Amino acid sequence: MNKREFLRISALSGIGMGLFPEAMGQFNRLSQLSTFVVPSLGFSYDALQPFIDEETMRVHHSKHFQGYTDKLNQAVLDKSMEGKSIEFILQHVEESDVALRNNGGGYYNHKMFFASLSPDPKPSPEGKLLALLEANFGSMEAFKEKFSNAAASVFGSGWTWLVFNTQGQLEIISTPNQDNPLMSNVVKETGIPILGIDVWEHAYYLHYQNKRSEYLVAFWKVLDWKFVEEQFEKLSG
Ligand code: MN3
Repeated sequence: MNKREFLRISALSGIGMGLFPEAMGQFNRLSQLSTFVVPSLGFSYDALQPFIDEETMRVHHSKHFQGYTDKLNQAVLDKSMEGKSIEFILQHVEESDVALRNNGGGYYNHKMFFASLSPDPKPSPEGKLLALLEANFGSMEAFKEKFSNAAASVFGSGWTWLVFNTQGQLEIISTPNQDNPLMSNVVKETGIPILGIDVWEHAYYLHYQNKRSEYLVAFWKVLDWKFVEEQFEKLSG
């Protein structure tokens, strides 16, 4: 139900003028529960230079991420999924639910991506995450090479992920467009993402033009392993 419908129904059902401000307040509180918002970055748009330039960060965060978020909020209303978590939405979205799929993915993917960047990043993982990365990929260097190669190989727009899979192992997965490894009705390989890199041209083209490989090298300089460790800790306890 959108605001206009609410106003119409309120009028028809004879809510008195005196009660209306209270009803509207309640409606707004309910509406806020189901509204996804773009988290603030926590640093300025120029803070990741020279690795990611100011204009790319500004447009990517304030236009692209905001755009996905606004369209997700509309899609949630259209599908009557108010109050559901983004994780629930992605796990249940169908291939044919184009608006929810693209914008739900766009919201989740960008939320994770921007939260993983920092001008003062932890340069490498430690503890259980490091141990499992080394166990699954041989070494940190081997993991980074494999991840970068996967990201370089994405044809067109998409994402490369480090996921925790159902076997309790870490795995590298790529998805097209704004698809996400949580979308079990959409993607072939599933898992819970703990790290994701955006390889859409809007993520790097202003500064790197066609040289995606240079952006992939720069990404490691601003990736905060503390964030990745926190995602992993939530899963492994
Ligand atoms: Mn993007």
